[in-house]
This record gives sequence, C-alpha cells and structure tokens, in this order.
Amino acid sequence: MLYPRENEVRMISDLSGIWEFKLGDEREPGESCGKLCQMEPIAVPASYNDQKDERAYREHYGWAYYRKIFAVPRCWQGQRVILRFDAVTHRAKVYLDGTFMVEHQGGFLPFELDITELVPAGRRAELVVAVDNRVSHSTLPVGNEGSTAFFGSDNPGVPSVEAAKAWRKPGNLPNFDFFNYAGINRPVRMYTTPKTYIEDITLVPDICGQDGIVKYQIQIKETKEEATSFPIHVDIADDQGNIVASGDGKSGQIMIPAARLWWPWPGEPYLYTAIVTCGEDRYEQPFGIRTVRVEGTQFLINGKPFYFKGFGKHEDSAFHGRGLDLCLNVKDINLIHWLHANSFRTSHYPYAEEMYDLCDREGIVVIDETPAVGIASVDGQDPYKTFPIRRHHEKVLQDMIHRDKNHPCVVMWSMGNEPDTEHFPESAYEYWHSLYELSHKLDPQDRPVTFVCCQNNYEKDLVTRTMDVVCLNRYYGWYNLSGDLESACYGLNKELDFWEKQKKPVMITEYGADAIAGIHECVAEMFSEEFQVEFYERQNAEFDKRSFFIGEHVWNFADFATIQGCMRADGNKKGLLTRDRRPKMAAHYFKKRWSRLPDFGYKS
Ligand code: BDP
Repeated sequence: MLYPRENEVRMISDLSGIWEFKLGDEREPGESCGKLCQMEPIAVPASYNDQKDERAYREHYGWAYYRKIFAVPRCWQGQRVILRFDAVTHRAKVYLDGTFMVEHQGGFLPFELDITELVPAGRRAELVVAVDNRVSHSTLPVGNEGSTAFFGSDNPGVPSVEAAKAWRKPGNLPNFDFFNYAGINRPVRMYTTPKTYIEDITLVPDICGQDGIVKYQIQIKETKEEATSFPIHVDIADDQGNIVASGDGKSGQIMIPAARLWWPWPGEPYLYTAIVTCGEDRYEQPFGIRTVRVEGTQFLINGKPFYFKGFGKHEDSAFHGRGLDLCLNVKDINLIHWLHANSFRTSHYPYAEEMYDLCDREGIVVIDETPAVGIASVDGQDPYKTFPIRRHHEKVLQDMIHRDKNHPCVVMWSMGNEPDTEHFPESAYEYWHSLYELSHKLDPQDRPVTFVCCQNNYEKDLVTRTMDVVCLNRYYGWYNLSGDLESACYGLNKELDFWEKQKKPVMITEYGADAIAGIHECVAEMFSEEFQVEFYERQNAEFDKRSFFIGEHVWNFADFATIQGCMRADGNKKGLLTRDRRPKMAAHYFKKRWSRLPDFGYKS
C-alpha cells in the first residue's frame, strides 16, 4: 500500500484535528453505539488514554467511539477518493452515515476504504470509527486472559488471591511491558488518484561495480472503461531532481551510472526518487541504492561489515501516548546522531511511516519488528497450539513487509519479541521457522530475517540458532544475578561461548538496567545512574572481545510508560534518556563510546 504523497496529480486532505469522542464498553458497536451523544473533544492522531485525567480513560477496556463530519471537496469530482487510516489500535470498525463499511484487526499498520461512490465529491458524511483496545490470546500484542498480569506472580494457588482474580471485573492484562495506548494513533487522510492508478511500486536495488541497478515492478489498477493499458514510464531522479536514468513498462531493470550509494550516517544516505507515470497518474517513490547480506558471522551493508550501535525504542510520549508526534521523531533522530548511534529496532511494533522516511533521509538503520510480543505459555499450555494467532501473524508480516519494503533504512525484519522457545521447542520451531520462510518469500529485497529471543535455556531453544542473525535480549546483572556484575559477566561469557560455536552473527537487542534520573551513589547499586553506567561498561568490555558479535542495542532509548506493577515506579526507567529526553549519565557514556567505535569493519 503506497504512502499518500501529494503531487501535481494526487491530492490529500488530512482529517487530523479535534474529533468527538465517547468511551463505550465491551458490547459490539452495533449494539452499543446507537446515537452518539454527549461526546467529548479528543485530539487525532493521539492515544486517548492520557487526554483526560480520569481512570475511565486510562484503564478503559473495550470499544471507544470517534466521530467526525467531513466533506469531499467538489473539485475532487472525477477522481478516485480513498480514506486511509495509518493505525487504529488495536481493532477498528468504520461507519459512514451510520452504515458499517470496513473492519481492521491490528493496531500498527494502515488500512483503506475507497469512498469514491460512498461520498461523492461535493458531499458531507459522518465518519464514526469504533476502536477496540482489548488484547487477548488472539491479538498481537498478546493479552493474558483472566490470569496474571505481566508483572508479579499474583501468588498462584493462594485461595483468596485466586478468588479475587476470578471476582475482579474484566480488564486488559497485557503480556508485554509497554502501556496499552489505544485509539486513532496515526493520521486519517483522504487522498485522490485518477481512475486508472498506480497501485504499487516495488524497487530492488543492487550494485554493479560503480553503477547502481534498480529492478522495478509497477502494479496498475485500471477501470473497465480504461482497460486499454496506458504506457508506464519510470524516471530516476537524483537528489537535485535531475533525471539520471529511465525505463518503460510494468517491470524491468534500470542502470544508474556512477551511482551514489545509501550509507548509514555519518556516511552519506543518498536518496534517488523513482518517478512513475501511467496515464494521468504519477507517484514519486524515494529509494536508496544499497545491499544487505549476512555472510559468515558478518552483517554486510554495501559489502562492508556493519556494527549495530543503538537501542530498542518505543513510540511513547507525554500526553500523545503512542500517537504520532513528528516533533518528537525529529528530536529523537537528532538525539540518535548526538549519541553517535547508527540504528534502532522498532520494538515492539511497526512504527509510523513518517519515521522510516526520516531514517531513510538521515541514514539511520532500522530493524523492523511486528507486534508479536507476549507469545508465552499460560498455565503450562503450548501457546503455539492454544493461541489462535498464526493467521493474523502471517497477515501482519505480509502487511508490514509490503508497507516497508522500499525503505533503504530497513535492513532486517524481526518477526517478534521474546516468545517462548524453551518449553515447547518443537512447536516453537515449527511456528517460527515457517514464518521465517514466509518472510523471506514476502520480501522482494530478501533482507535477513530474525526474531528476538528472551533470556532462556538457549541449549533447549531450537529456533534462535536458525535465524539469519541471532538476536539476544539478556538481563545478566538485572533480572538475574541482580546487582552482581562480576557474576553477570561470568554468566554472559558462558553463554557467548555457546553462541560462538553456532558460527552465526550475534547481536544483543536488549540489555539494560533501570536508572532513576537523579539517584547517585559512590558505591553503585541498582537503580542509580552510576550502576547503569557500570552495567554497560562491564558488559560492553566482554562484547568487544568477541569477533562474531555484531552489535549492541541498549534497552531502552528513553524511559517509557508501561502497565503499573510492583516492578515499575512511574514506568520503565531503562532509558539512556528520561521520557522528556534529558540525558542520564549512561547517555554521556555511550556518546563517548560510540564516537570511538567505527560503524564498519569494527569486528572484521
Ligand atoms: C524485555 C522486553 C521489554 C521490556 C524489558 C524490561 O522485551 O519489552 O521492557 O524486558 O523488562 O524482556 O525492561
């Protein structure tokens, strides 16, 4: 699905602004929405949870309703008009003038509705979006059903606690460590195309000596009346808008002489634009010429061994929740540069498309992750046999890869985060390995595919070792061997010895310690800023000794909101930065370290 881009042909109307809002309940919209009255103002895009200081907003469970009157401009007559929702979290039902139109499952990827006939140009309509925030065994991310929340063991087996659990009113029990922000989190836009239009563009870059090559495939949708196909033309423009190469037809290969490559920052992230025209339609797709490949224990970008320096992040900020915040995105990219980092993982869901555009332009390398987080055993049951998620997971992979396939910044797909791979190793293998093969098949650029493994019995785990890159989340010295960094390093090394034998590239995708900004100590203990620095100093020294070790992603870029619990005080404090982006001591430590570590050739 192409991102809406305005040009001489295509027009966009952004429906962002103040909409009408009302909380519903667990009843399906058809039963409960009826006539929406006494609605309250709400900002779109943004999560609704923190827009009003009421427990009902913060802890809502079930449907909520958004309403907006909009008009299709009269001057759009003759165009095809599409209503695009970039992300409605987690499930949406869309109504136009009271009639149900479309439903979408999954809170982090776009969906569209063709409204050309439904709301003719020059007419108004009432748009109602019903949003369901419930997470369960059949959603991604996964919610626990009636059992234990993410933090705390809830004293299983204690009769009074069990009775209270059975008695309590239904609510979300996320099996993941980030606040379950919900609502219309990303823009809602109308855009136009001509009747015969460019439906999709697939670009696959390659390098041949000094030249660049881009293989392309264009999908056109024709109307019945215009069935005689229009010629398709592709121009490649450099960053000054000069046409440097061209091609004709639905698919082909274009050579770009003496091409400038896309390199991660501080290299030059050079971008070309494929200008595709067909009949009246035109679409401009930015792309970069770069290759990505795993070879032996190395991760190669443009044939050179890359070292990942960066973090897992979240889309998370005060008031907006998980809502698109362009200003914060720009700020974060600038902070990534300030830290001399070069990459991040979109933990734990695909981010807003605007962020990938920024990363393309600013040369930030991205590991793109699905929302498959929390797939863990409940009451000793095999989640791969009991959770009805497989088809949804396949669809999410398909939609994410389809959406992000042309971004040069995306160098690897992460199919999910920290599933159970230890208790049902065969089922886990069957599940993840088939998705691994599917991901490879879905990606025209055939990027490396991985998933991120939780700290477990790595000897029993059959899946992690079969990924293109072994991605480890490890909390030596924090959740285990707490505070004892000496033993933490001993344990870490024992495990690294195991991974060395697997002859795979290995990176750490999470390691970290909570540090509450402002807590200082001479003898560093947990939760102090000094301990966070020492934690990283000690473990990084071990990573530096291992040649197969291709990257360090700190958990987390910044402090973030999460579900309340006995292990969290005002959110997760593992950020290098506070939630309002002030640096802790560890940020200064990494800034120095990463300015010294080369991006390429560090572990040749
Ligand atoms: C990891 C999860 C991450 C958590 C982190 C933590 O992948 O989402 O936030 O632990 O506990 O297990 O801080």
